[in-house]
Amino acid sequence: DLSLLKSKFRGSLLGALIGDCLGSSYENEEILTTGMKLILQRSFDKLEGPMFKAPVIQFTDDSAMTYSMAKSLIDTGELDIIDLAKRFVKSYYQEPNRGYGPLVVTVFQKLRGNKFMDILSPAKEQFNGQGSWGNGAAMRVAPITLFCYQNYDKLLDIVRKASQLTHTHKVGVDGAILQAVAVQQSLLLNPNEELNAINFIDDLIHKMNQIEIDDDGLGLSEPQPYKVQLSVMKSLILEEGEESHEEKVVQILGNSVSALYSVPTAIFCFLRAQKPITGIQTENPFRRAIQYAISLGGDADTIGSMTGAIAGAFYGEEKINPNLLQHCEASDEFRNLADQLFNAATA
Ligand code: F2R
Ligand code: MG
Ligand code: MG
Ligand code: MG
Repeated sequence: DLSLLKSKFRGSLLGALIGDCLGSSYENEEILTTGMKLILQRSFDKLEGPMFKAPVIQFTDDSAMTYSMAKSLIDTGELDIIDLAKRFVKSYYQEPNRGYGPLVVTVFQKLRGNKFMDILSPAKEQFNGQGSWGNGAAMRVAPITLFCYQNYDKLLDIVRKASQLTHTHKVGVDGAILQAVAVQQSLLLNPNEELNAINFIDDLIHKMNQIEIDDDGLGLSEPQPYKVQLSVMKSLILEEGEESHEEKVVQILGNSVSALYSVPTAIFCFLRAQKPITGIQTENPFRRAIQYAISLGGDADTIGSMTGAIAGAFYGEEKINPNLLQHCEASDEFRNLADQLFNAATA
């Protein structure tokens, strides 16, 4: 059903935007207290209500880089890594105050400095040659899934290459792969059938097992940190409803700028929000997922955005309250990008 698929494309990019915008003022907060959760609840209620006048909520680096990612794929019709690098850099210098990571900025400076003659070294040199394990490659990955949603091998290849521009640490790259694959699984599921969270996680474990397997050719078994987190996630899903569950989620899955401690968290938020959550009053599972993600605090814009991209890809635009969307900067542009990615992917 092409009209459902189109709605899911829109849902994913708009979900990413909404999570970023609404999460941005909570970035770096501790896990929200009961009082703060009530403020978050009221804020969502107001934004969803009709005729609520408020200044438009600005997006941050997450959406700025998602925008560049989408636009580059649309305009070049492929992954053109130099074009993508130029867009990231141009967008950063046009609006440097979007809340970028303090260290990723060094990559942009070096890329501009070498006039894009050496695209890969700046990211490799980060953190004394270790590369970044931040969630910056994962937070902008949704457009890649939409661009090649039918071709898993191509998806992995493009995600790896696009990540390498800023993130070369295996944990940073594999986090982007996990997020991309989670969006893909959501996109391909029927939102009118009940989602089986355990199957969803098992499919991810199966895929991450392949991806995290020894790839240095030495035949030694590598650590498989994402596979471990996904297994833990399964037990958290099964014990839902227990006391102090959220503290445990943050303790185990994390809420930080590290890809390892934020991408699995976003997947969990989407899955957990299929069912009611104490302290979140809404019938809408899309809103519940984003509100829950933000309530965990920490890297709230990014975890909110990644949760929104996965949830939106599952539910589609129909589940997104149009009033809420109106309060987010550039929502019409993001819908437009989704439509162009849809045209490119289904041509
Ligand atoms: N940076 C932020 N938020 C804090 C600043 C907000 C701003 N001041 C404001 O209020 O306006 N948010 C954005 O950054 C995150 C994505 O980060 P990205 O792109 O991965 O950047 P980076 O610098 O590569 O990594 C992030 C931090 O992770 C630590 N780190 C990463 N790799 C490391 C390594 N190999 N060794 C040691 N530390 C490593 C560093 O602390 C990095 O700074 C998103 O949250 C986005 O919203
Ligand atoms: Mg941000
Ligand atoms: Mg990327
Ligand atoms: Mg963030």
